[in-house]
Amino acid sequence: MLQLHYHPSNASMAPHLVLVELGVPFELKLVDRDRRAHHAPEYLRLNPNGQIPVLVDARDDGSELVLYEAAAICLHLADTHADAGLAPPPGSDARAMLYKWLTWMTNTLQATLLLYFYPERWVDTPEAAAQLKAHAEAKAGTLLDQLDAELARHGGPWLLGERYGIADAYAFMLCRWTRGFARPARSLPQLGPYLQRLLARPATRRVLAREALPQPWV
Ligand SMILES: N[C@@H](CCC(=O)N[C@@H](CS)C(=O)NCC(=O)O)C(=O)O
Repeated sequence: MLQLHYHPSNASMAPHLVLVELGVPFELKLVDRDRRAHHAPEYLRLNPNGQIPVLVDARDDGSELVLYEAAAICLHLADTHADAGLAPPPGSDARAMLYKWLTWMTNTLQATLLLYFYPERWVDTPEAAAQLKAHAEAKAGTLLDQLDAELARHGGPWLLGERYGIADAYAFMLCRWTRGFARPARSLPQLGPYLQRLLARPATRRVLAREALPQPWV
């Protein structure tokens, strides 16, 4: 049985979306951040970084796969359910584009958004934290422009072109995190309609409901 350790609206949302899109059975395990459950020894055994998410795949033969890093979990789920077509075939040009965009999202946009959400981890004063937050928002804005330009370049409807896949689940999660920006993803010419297309997917609605997330969703 697959288990996803999650917290509402955290980096677990992309894997959650992928699991629901796949329609496979899985169990959601809430990581209670208010009680710092992500820093408890039993959670650190799953992910020594103390970060959410973790996927655990406990097999009938007693073996267990424990996987952290949201992008790795999405890729693994797509690969182990290849018939669903949520990732292009390995070795294809489209697969190379998936690697590019997933890696780009995790190490540019997601990393910048983490600076925006946790500035106090990097600097010592409230003034410096406010300045860092402002810089992170501005930088994330230029990265959203790149996503917007990619959709404009090929005309969509999805990030890799014709077919919905794990890159879209990931993009939805990160774009959603910008909803408090002065210039959020939803306000961009391509990303706005793209997010509406994503919101129209039944799996997206189910995840938002299951994580009990209030509007605005993006
Ligand atoms: N690179 C990790 C980052 C995960 C991450 O930053 N998770 C956040 C929630 S969105 C978290 O667990 N924060 C708790 C903390 O850092 O104390 C991934 O993509 O899985």
